[in-house]
Amino acid sequence: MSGTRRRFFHDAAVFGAGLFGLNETLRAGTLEEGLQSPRQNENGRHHSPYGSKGPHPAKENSLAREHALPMATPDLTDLPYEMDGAVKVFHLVAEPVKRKIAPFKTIDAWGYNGSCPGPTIQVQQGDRVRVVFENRLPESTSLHWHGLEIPIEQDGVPYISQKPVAPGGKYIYEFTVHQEGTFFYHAHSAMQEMMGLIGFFVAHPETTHNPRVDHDYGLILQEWAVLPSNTVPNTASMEFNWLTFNGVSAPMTTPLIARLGSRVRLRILNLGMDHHPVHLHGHQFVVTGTEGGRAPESTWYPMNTVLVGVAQARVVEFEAKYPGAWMIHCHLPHHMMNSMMDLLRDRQIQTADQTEEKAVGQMMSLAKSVPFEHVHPSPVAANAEKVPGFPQDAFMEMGMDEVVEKPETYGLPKNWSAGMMGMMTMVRVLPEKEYDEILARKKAGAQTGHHHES
Ligand SMILES: [Cu+2]
Repeated sequence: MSGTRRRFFHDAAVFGAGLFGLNETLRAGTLEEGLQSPRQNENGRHHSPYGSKGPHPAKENSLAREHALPMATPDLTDLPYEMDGAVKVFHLVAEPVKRKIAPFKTIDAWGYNGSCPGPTIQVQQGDRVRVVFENRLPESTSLHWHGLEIPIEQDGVPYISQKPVAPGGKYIYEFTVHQEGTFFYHAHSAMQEMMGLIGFFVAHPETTHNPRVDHDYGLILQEWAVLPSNTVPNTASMEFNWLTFNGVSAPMTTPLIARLGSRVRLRILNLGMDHHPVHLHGHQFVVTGTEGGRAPESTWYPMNTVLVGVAQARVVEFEAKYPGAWMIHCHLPHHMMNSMMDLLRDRQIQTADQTEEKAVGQMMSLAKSVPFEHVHPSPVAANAEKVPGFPQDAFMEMGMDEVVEKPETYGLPKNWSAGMMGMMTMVRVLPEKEYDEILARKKAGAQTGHHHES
């Protein structure tokens, strides 16, 4: 019997009871149901943004598994699993996927189980995991488990650790997850990665991290080069015109909801061609982990922008202290836009001789094709067209509140969507009443099966 198998059986014996307890927690599934009120959390003690000092009380450790809070990935779903004895069994299918990345733009990406990025896999540290993988792509592929310390046969590199999985073929991956942290799975082929073959693989720790968080959110950063009137990303391009969080560009990104006074964890994962400086408004955070797992508290220091490099994950935590709708976005200026080429069509950006009439006319014809009421809420000067450099942002803003309406956008100010573009979302820090109102709307939407097409 191999060391891994021995460890697995040992772990299964020790943690068996807790393991099944967690299944229930994860299956119950929604963030809200697993959410503790901040006031109940840790006996009402206020968290320092740098965490509390000293070890957990022993009884908290024994309860840790019951309290594991699943990560929520807005605009994506979790991959369900079934138990085969003590093994968590997941089914993952690589296939072409149509992904609406903006109300007026649907692309032909590749993904898993009808989703791009793929559905989120969540396990518990110590779990034995089996992934039954099927390839429905028109070419060979494989699955790499990025950051996981697993046997070489499970590493998913074509010809080095396994034969490529041919179209129509299957492959079974199985390993024990001895680490905790924010990992990911992806095809181990450069162009396929750029077509969208990536997803979260989160391993929750055996002992809940201290301080506990009340909300745990994940964002996958991707960039796409899709020409106007085209739907297939050009994976050879070095210039990107569409930037997405979890497969959608703002304002389609679903706002993250946080209760005022709660502690929020945000896991940001990047697998593209660019590094992204992700900035949070109005709050300082600390980096509590990387793609390698939890970072020691002695390394935490205050920041509000974290550079997420290619193939990296950054985990940040903050106290949601100030009510409001606070932007979270990549701060590269061209990553805070949606494709202007789709909007401008034949009109190139010019440094002079640009009339408002022409610009507005072109935006109107795009808006009519969606269709949504096209709103440019910000005024421009009467002599604007005589000023060299005009326009810059004047016609970029496109209010489309109704088109992207969902429970999480309830109560935002009119035209909130006008300046939301590209790699951008927001954390809405909400007092009790507003927070509960949105939860109620989400629940009502789930019960009636009504989803806003956005
Ligand atoms: Cu960026």
